Amino acid sequence: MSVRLTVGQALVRFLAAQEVERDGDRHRFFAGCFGIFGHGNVAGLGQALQQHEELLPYHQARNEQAMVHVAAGYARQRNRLGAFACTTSIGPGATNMVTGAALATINRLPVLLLPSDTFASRRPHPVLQQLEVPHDATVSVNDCFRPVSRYFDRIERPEQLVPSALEAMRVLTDPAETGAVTLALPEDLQTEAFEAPDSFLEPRLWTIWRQPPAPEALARAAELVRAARRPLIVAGGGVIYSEAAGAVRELVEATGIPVCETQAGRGSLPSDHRLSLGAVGATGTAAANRLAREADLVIGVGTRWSDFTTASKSAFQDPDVRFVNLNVASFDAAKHSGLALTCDARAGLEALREALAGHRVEEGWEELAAREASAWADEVARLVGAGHEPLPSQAEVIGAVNDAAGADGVVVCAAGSMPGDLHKLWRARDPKSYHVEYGYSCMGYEIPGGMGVKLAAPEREVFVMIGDGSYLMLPGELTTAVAEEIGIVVVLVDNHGYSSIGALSRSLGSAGFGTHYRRQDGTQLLDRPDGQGPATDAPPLPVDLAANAESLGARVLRTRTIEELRGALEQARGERGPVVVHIEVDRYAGVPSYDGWWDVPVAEVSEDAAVRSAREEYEEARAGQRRYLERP
Ligand SMILES: Cc1ncc(C[n+]2csc(CCOP(=O)(O)OP(=O)(O)O)c2C)c(N)n1
Ligand SMILES: [Mg+2]
Repeated sequence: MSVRLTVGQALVRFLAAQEVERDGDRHRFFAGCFGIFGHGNVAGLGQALQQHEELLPYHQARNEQAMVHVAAGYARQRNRLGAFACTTSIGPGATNMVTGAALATINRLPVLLLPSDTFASRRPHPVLQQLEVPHDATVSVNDCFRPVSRYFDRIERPEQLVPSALEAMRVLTDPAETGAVTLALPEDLQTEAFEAPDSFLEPRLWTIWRQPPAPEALARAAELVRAARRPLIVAGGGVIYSEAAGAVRELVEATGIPVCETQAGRGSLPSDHRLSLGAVGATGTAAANRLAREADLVIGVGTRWSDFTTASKSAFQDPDVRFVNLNVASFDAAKHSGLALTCDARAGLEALREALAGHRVEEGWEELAAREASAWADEVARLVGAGHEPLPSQAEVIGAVNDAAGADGVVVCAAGSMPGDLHKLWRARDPKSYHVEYGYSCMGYEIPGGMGVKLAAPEREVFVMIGDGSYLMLPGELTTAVAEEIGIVVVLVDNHGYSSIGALSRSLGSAGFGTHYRRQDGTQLLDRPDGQGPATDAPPLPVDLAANAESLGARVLRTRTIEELRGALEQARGERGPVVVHIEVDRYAGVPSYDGWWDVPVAEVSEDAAVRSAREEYEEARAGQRRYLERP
């Protein structure tokens, strides 16, 4: 049996009928559809969304990139068990989503993108906003989505929707494959009718099985752990997504193996656990980086081993260090020549704990970890309580937000100097309390990403921490948060420019060139050689970001001190719409690095002595870079 529907109507009904299940917990997959209409989708998908609003709620966004960020934030907070679809017109509306697609794919987060495309019939070509390629009539701007999508299709005939939509769901719900899925929909095709099979429109369940590790690989891994003298667990995002934090804790308590965390894995083990070392790598804690340096066996769980996690392959320095990787994706499990346990994180950790029954690490190693973890807690207390004057430091702001977040508030961030500071300083109390997008580290993700988190977890207080630079990139979705009453608290940490890149620039001998908003006498403002301030005074630009937020409809609280900030965070609690809390911080009061190197190349020749000396330091540091080619 079938029913005559347009492609748009059939797609909306299909999306509303998709369900997902893990561990017997079953619910619908799509929470709704974000969109911005133009001639490409207003009468196609737009008509279908209007007709079926009770089936698939529609949310109007203000910027297409931002709406994909909302979808990504939502999917992450839901541990990839829920998603949004995003519809755009053709041309600029569509390509605005490319950055969002890359972010979702790199962070392995399911988002369904439905950019409109030019006419399948080609009758009125070229249409408004069409890219014309003289030698290839099959190309459109939507081809930009191919490299940043885990599945891409352009639907040329109505019946093609059926297999294509099923493939889309397969990829979106597969934890090893997931990312952005793009179905490009020509504007005429969306309105064309066909016989949609009933079975296509009926509820369809996608089960996410927990794949166990291969028994032989598990046995070998257990053998390696038993033989290791200094094993260390690196917990990545896969721990959180597979809800394996409990399994991490059980393994740690049974064996005494200490744990450190990537950005996506932060919160895998609560910060106050005696064997929780916190952040590892380029933005790592003194505790984690100390143990990483000495570890002889590293058990990576659900990590894709980015350069920040490995401190650009300098973090693990034991000459015989070997890796065991538990990952749903064989691509990640094989990294660093590791022993690959291609499996679900929770299933793998539980199996490993059983295989290690009765085993405990050497006491000295466990004691060292516990001592370092406790010393690190003291260092955090020192940094967040510094009482910096006249302007507070960013670390103090983080401490105040951490206190306000309590047991289950969520912090959201993505780019600038805050992700590194948060990675080190945030005291995680719950696996879902730390949401720093550091796969793409995309300035502008913070506000829409935080909105997605709030939509996924309305019962939690969501604190978006955003720098002035990131704020300026993409503040417009605040208006959507006002319209939809999405009660996020945005902490706007203003230091008048790109302090993170400024500090990086100084460390590379380039004096903060091009990282200030201010100019003087028509030239770039530079920093002093000691890094404690600008070389010359320049008046601040007449920019008022708090007023900007107010103009977008947000409630704004201006604060000057940490005390005022604490009061404002209290006041913001439970608001129906977004609240922006503005605070200015000292751009030069940064959190130090604790043995965390990041490979950023410096010019090999220069007339500037500072650059030459930075190059020397760079070459020295690079000598400590390892290749991790040894097989376990
Ligand atoms: C979209 C995008 N463009 C450029 C960058 C490179 N980048 C990383 S941090 C940063 C500056 C961020 O400034 P701000 O938000 O004020 O944070 P701060 O560095 O001052 O802490 C830049 C330009 C990026 N991550 N994302
Ligand atoms: Mg800034």
